[in-house]
Amino acid sequence: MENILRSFKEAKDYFEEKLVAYATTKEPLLGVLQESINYSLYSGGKRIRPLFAFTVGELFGVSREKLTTLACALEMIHTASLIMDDLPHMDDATMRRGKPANHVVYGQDVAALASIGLLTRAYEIVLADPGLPDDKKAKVVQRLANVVGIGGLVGGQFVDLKFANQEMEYSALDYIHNHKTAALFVASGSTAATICDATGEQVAALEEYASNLGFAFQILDDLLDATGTEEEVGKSLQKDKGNFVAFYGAEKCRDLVEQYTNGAIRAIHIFDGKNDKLIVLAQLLLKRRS
Ligand code: GRG
Repeated sequence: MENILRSFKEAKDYFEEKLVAYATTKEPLLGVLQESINYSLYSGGKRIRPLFAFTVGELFGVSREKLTTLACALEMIHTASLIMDDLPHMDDATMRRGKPANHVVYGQDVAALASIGLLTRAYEIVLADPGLPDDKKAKVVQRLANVVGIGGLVGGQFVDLKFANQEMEYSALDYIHNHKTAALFVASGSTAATICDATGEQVAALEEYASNLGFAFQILDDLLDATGTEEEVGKSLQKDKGNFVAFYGAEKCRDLVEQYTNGAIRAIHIFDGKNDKLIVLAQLLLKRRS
């Protein structure tokens, strides 16, 4: 366990350094936009999606270098979505990761541009990666566009904004969390698997793992939202309307978090003998408090 935690820390340190290189522009006129991007990109994110991509790489003996642009792209997409999610015309949240939200510091105009800029940079760095063959770049970027777009994060956010309320049907709640949260976990696994030349069966197992993990993660997020304080959780609370705790109650949600985490671990049994890091990653998420 200690070894695995150390290797996650090492992967994270490697990632932080690369992310700076891919997300920095030197144009002086863009100074404030860059500050706004940096503010959200380096403010204590857990880097779960990049870590997942690197861990998939290890499963197939593929180096971090080969997965670096993908890992950075995943974090850029995730960060872009957080900045946009907090805007007043979306969730109208003023706190994120224990600090004022991006638009509170830089204004809505700059925050919106930081979000779109990061999102676009994500595709750009994968397409410009000299270490990836063109067919893989095309597949990865198509998948990333697909998970962000109308059938992904955008659609999930739309349903959350327009259909979520106390009386909503389970199908709407499921849609929201599938598309807002689980989908980016699933795409992290499948894009990494594409780069690693995984077989169809291996991709399916990783997607099943990621989907379960995404649900466990979101239900725990909703539990923290309902039961924690702003200080503990580090963000504005009770902003998301589609919430598992409102639907099921806290106790059932705690059970569900465990069930989905176990489901994630079961899904990767085909990698038995070398899936210890994926198992620890799932268990760590189960224990998180922010
Ligand atoms: C511009 C990409 C883009 C999307 C537009 C705004 C929007 C559509 C979607 C919002 C999606 C969203 C914010 C989902 C919440 C997912 C979630 C549980 C985030 C928390 O993830 P953590 O805990 O965050 O990994 P940290 O802070 O660790 O990085």
